[in-house]
Amino acid sequence: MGYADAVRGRFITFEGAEGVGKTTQITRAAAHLRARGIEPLVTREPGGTPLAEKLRALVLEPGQGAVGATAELLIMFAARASHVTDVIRPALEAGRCVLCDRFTDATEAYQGGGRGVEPDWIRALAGIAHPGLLPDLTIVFDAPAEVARARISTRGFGEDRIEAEDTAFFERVRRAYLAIAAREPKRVQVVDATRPEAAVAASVAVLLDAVVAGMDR
Ligand code: T5A
Repeated sequence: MGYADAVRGRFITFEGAEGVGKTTQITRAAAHLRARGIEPLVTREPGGTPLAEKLRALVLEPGQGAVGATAELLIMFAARASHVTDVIRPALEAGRCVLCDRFTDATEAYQGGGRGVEPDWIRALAGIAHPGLLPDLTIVFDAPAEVARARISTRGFGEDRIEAEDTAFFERVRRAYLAIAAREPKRVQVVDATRPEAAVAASVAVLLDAVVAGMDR
């Protein structure tokens, strides 16, 4: 049971490697919920508070010099602790539906799968940054790294520091996400993101409807 079940709200996270279409789908998901009379809180990681947005810029902007895997890990969790305490928990406690672009599964996929950080460190930091808080639903948008990278190249702005990694890195990230989904099949649903936007959105809508059923409007 997710933390949010106990407090009426719903916590839904959108995950996947770069360019799979998470941002596009979170916008569509918010519109879908509004049409059902639910006004969601849409947020993102790293980010979502003034402090966490500053940490996001520090960790993602190119030109900061070397950022080692351990520093990257700790910055992600520092940003998350701020976001959970100041935004996510209060919204869930107020009965809101929170749609979050990435959460701790991203740390497991990128810092764990991509960079080789010890899974035990990630679990320990999750226990400090968000004790007792798990998403009610996590949607993993899945596509081969080449498909996602081709989409990024049409986006109209440059790559950030992590996006500049090679295809092998993003294949490790993808495998890590699929391993999380295999380990937690109830919470984590994989959606084929290679399909057209509207088809992906239709799959997402089915998952959202199931998780918001019974929420106060
Ligand atoms: N990170 C984050 C960590 O390493 N550890 C952590 O713990 C956390 C929380 C965050 C970065 O930080 C890392 C991961 C990331 O490197 P971000 O802004 O969340 O950065 O990252 P991105 O995934 O890079 O966001 P993007 O905006 O680049 O990708 P999206 O959101 O997946 O894709 P989107 O929706 O912007 O779409 C990309 C392009 O594809 C088109 C869109 O129109 C757009 O042009 N598109 C489609 N085209 C064809 N068919 C579809 N179905 C399409 N859907 C979208």
